Amino acid sequence: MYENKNILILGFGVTGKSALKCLSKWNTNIYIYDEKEDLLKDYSGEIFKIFKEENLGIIDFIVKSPGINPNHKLLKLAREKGIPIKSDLELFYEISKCKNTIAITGTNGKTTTTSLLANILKEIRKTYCVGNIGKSVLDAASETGKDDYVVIEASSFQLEDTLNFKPHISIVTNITSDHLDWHGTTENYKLAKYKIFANQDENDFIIFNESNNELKSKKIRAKKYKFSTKGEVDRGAYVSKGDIYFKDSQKEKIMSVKDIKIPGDHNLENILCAISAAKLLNVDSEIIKKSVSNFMGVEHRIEYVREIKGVKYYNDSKGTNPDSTIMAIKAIDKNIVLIAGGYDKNADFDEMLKVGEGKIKHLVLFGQTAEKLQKSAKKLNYDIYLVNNLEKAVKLSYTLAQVGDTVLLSPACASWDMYPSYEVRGEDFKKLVNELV
Ligand code: UMA
Repeated sequence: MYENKNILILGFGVTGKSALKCLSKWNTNIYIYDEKEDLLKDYSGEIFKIFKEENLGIIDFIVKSPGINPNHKLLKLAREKGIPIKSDLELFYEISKCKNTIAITGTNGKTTTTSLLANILKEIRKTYCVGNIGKSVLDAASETGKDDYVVIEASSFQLEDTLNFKPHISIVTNITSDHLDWHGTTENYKLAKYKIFANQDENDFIIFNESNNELKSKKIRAKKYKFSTKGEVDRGAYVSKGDIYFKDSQKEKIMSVKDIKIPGDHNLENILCAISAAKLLNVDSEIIKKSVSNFMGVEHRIEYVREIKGVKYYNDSKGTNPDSTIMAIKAIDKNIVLIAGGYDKNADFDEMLKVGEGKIKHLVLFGQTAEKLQKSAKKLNYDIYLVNNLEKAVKLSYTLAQVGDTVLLSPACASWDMYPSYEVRGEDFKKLVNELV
């Protein structure tokens, strides 16, 4: 397909490396560009050439990494010369034989929906879980068989350089505003996202929120399915009186909301998206129910760990700033024992503590920011404890928590004062919680 083509790979991160591996199956001439030239030195030679601007004239097409800004000088020059620019999604679509691709986009909830749907589909068939979630779609491109499932988390950066990309099912979790530094306006951001359904036809499906009036009225060729946590929809998944239903030609109860482990209305919406897609792929409802009730969430993002003596424990180590801790506090009903604190990034905690007032029963603080957090919390009505490390924080929380309470690690700070990464901090928390008896 790409025999004797001169291909330029822009960016040599996760996407670039995967594109190189994927394209080296053909007899091609590959050029690579990355501003961090050191990255290229170890690899260049036989397999690829380091790109120089004077080579642009011979390039047949460019594979663009998502993180390269569309206004990059090389992309501007390429457009002037009429050189096609393809995103990883577009290249995947050209190469893959798979007919069962499900692409998920949206401002929030992409990763959770992608992971949950992949978990459900893995129960019945070979499934790839790729995209913005951290594993390039190009890792799956040449491997995928016609009937496999490929679940793709698709960012606006990846979608904006697609031309023919056509998923069988597209999901738009929600659209607010994001990446304005990149897209310029919310309108452009939406246009990039809407490319997810641009090539879909009458045999394809699109799933979006019932409250999204813009998509409701938009002319889209794919069959529209909606989801709602607020009541029945004409076609799709919804919540009514504490139960989840899927409605197509008939209405079917799938499961009860109380059987779900991941908290918050936003997660319920993600679950409705995944259930809709699974039903449209004819997955048995019992399998869906089992996978959804076993789903603990994405690792380190309000991840359910376990329940001990009527107290639930959640790991939100990815909560590395006050905004993301606010999300976690909002996701949990009440009676929280919050473990917070860590590396000092000069953040302001006042707003976060205002949101938590009344919901947080006890505040257990550790790390570099413990005293700063304490100072903010003292302005409000908080029960505050300072400890030296996470082990002490977990043990103290265990003694403070009563039946019905939730112990939540959501530090609102980076981990670097005590851990190399938020992942290691989260693993340590889970280990400590699992040691409790
Ligand atoms: N580079 C340049 N010049 C530039 C910009 C980057 O040379 O102007 C080089 C960098 O030196 C680096 C390489 O390009 O070596 C990095 O490329 P990249 O930023 O596209 O990153 P990848 O490693 O290829 O990861 C990308 C996604 N990154 C971005 O969209 C920024 C990953 O999403 C994705 O998981 C991965 O592909 C696999 O599909 C991350 C992300 O932050 C998680 N996404 C954004 C988000 O979620 O908000 C959209």
